[in-house]
Amino acid sequence: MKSIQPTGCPVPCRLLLLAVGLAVLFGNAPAEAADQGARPNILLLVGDNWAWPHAGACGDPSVKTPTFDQIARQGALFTHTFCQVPSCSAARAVLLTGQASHRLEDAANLWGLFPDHLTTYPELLREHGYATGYMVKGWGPGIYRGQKHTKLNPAGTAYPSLDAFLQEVPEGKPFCFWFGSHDPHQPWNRGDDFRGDLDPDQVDVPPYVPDHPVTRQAITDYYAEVQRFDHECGQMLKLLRQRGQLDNTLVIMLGDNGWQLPRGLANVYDAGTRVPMAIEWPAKIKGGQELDALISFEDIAPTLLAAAGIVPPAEMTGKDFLPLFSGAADVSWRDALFLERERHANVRAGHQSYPCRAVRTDTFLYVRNLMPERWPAGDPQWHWAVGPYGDLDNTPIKQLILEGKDRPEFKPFFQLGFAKRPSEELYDLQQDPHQVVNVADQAKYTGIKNELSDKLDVWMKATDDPRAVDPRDGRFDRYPYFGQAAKAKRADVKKGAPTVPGGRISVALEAPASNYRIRIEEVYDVGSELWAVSVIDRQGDFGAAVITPIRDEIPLTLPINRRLKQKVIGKDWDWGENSDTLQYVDDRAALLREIEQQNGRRLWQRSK
Ligand SMILES: [Ca+2]
Repeated sequence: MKSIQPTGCPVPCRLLLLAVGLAVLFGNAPAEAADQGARPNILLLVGDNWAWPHAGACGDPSVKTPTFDQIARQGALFTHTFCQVPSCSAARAVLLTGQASHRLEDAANLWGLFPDHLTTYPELLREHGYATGYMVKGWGPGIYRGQKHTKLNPAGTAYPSLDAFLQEVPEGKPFCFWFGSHDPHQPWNRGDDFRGDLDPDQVDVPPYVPDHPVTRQAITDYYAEVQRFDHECGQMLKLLRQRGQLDNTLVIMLGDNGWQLPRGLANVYDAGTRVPMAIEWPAKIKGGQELDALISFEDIAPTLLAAAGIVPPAEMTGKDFLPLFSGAADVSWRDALFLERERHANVRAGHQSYPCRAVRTDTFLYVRNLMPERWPAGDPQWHWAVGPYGDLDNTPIKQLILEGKDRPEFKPFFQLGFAKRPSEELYDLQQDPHQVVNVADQAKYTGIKNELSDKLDVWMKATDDPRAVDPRDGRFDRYPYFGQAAKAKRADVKKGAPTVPGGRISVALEAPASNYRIRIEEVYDVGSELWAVSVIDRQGDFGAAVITPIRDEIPLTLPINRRLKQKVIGKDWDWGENSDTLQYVDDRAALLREIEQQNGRRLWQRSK
């Protein structure tokens, strides 16, 4: 196989340093430098579905991210970081394990099980004397019960805040803390206090979505959440600075995967895989660097371990990138990285995945769709999760395109985001940075296409990809999916409910799979809203009662950070990403009394 060189300068000089001077940091190799006394603290700041280039330092003219920009200024901005797999829990699993997604069994899928035998960097740090914790969203959504990870998220122990965590870290013990925000995950309705002077007329609209007021407003709402996330990160850095701990803390701020636009999340195009990343470590890294090396999420675990003086385990497919900070001219780095996806949401009949493998260089993106007969964004007919074309979450932009898909002005966007795709795609990034014109069939690109295809095959074999042996391997369709079924319409709930308060009702909703039942036991009036007590059973293993407002959603839909808190009766249920925003109570009667007190009025139980 021929090696592929970027058309620009050779690899080492691509490690562009805008720094004031080139000599940087480490007098010794990082692992040697990180002796016991100097082991850094680690703070990982993870935005949820925050895509490149949506930060000031990345060149976005609209969004204001002073915290991110400052980290980049005091350390390094990485311009080519890719999440390896554009799906939330899967990307986080890659980040935690340092391994390519297809090696992680169930954890390659969204809402899967985190296999107990996988080794994570927080676990290794703990073994080497670190305190580890996380807040809000760690690894997830999914299930991590197992002998090793029982009640312990792979990201560490859950804490309500960084402050609460730091108070428990013994003096002199290094720590590793993960802040996983829910921002800027849709629905983009949490950023009102952080809008600043965002103007829908000024935002950049990429060419894969229609330039329409609906799109502009949605992007603006997303930006407001980016700004909220940036603000929260800033508060954490402020706390570390006040405690005098910032200097020897390695801070990484990044997105976990791309945004929830067509061709974004759940797609191997840049909109789904390329994320902002900035790193500072004042004690060791010289500021003002801009690095354009191709970084994969596989690299983060080996890098953090190396910073702590720990040799990364052999199974990690990623590479420690600390040497890039040295500015040495002879640092060799990869000239291509590999992307993939399996099952994101459960949105195809038969619980099918949509397998892709891809290779990204500076100048090309080559995509192989291994089962092109399947729908890339999910079946047009609703299956289990989200809704029609459910690998794209329900946003105003999705609605706009689907409603207009038969009209000439929207049809091209439907084709790009939702229609079936050929088995091979190739994008010429110099001509087409947003990857909307597939040139795989053009004769002049045959050479590069074949080179990249060969390169992909080599990587798949070298990393024990099951699809290297059988491209149509069915295991990713068979791994259990623990995500909730899509919500039914509220109208369905109301149909069975009496219109007069004070009557008891019994409404049965059965989710469209035999192993998962939602039963609404009781409905209560709370002021202008209805609340329901429901019982959820799945496969006979778990059960929980949940009380939650029914406003525009049925009870099992547990929106995050809503004005009304969600409360679960009994703690026997693992809610994945929602678990951190739920409050658990043991006593249903006590909960109902509390709700009465909060609302200043008596609950009326509805019954027939
Ligand atoms: Ca995510």
